[in-house]
Amino acid sequence: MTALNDLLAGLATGAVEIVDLTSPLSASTPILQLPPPFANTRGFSLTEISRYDDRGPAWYWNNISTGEHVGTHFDAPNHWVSGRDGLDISQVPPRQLVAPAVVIDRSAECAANPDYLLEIDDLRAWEAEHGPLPEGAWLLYRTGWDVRSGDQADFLNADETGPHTPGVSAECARYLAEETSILGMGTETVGTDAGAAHSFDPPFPCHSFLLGAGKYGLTQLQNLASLPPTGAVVIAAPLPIVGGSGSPARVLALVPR
Ligand code: 23J
Ligand code: MN
Repeated sequence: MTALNDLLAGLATGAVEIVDLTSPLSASTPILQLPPPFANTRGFSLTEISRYDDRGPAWYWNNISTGEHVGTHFDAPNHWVSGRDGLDISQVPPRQLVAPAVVIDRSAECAANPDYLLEIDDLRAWEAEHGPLPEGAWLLYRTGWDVRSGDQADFLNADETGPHTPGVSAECARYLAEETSILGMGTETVGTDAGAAHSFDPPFPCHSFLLGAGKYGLTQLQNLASLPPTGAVVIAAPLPIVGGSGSPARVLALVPR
């Protein structure tokens, strides 16, 4: 298999670099906060079973407790009512867990305006420079929000009017879902939708349109700044939770250097 030998040789020489896009998963990993009356996810936690002690003298292990949508995670189509007849997380074909990725960088705009929304014009500008959005590729949306991920309050950026984090306009989300053949959308924020997206028409348009079209979501990504606009390959590995709506995932990018 020449292709795999070439990959291993590239990894050995540094011609291919692995960039970890995954946020560390711990009890302090930020989680989404929906307003009343909606139910919220629990966060991640560990409970020790034994640690080289009388409960198990030679071994250390934990039970884990987590929501499906905690930390860097994968949204399956059935997460949203618009995709309720779509795939669950265990049904996402492994072939799609290795896919090309392109990066659109609006970190400067988001630093100036935390409510910044990606528009169709942003996509057109990107395509004018880099060519059409590739078929079956992740669209990774760089906002600079990953620097806030160590602190829940900073990450959610909520005030009395609700959370203020960047996202995608309803019109742009509909366009991505219906007029492009991307595999899905990846963001640095707590979800794929903007903080204010509860008030959009439709509410949570990224979830509604993309998952409804059988596309996927990836969230709480880090290190998108280390990726080129085109040319990276993403390996996104959610757990095959039978019937599940999503899963924490390890997300790696292979980047040509
Ligand atoms: C449920 C309701 C609203 C949102 C979300 C989940 C997520 O962001 C998610 O993690 O899928 S906005
Ligand atoms: Mn989610």
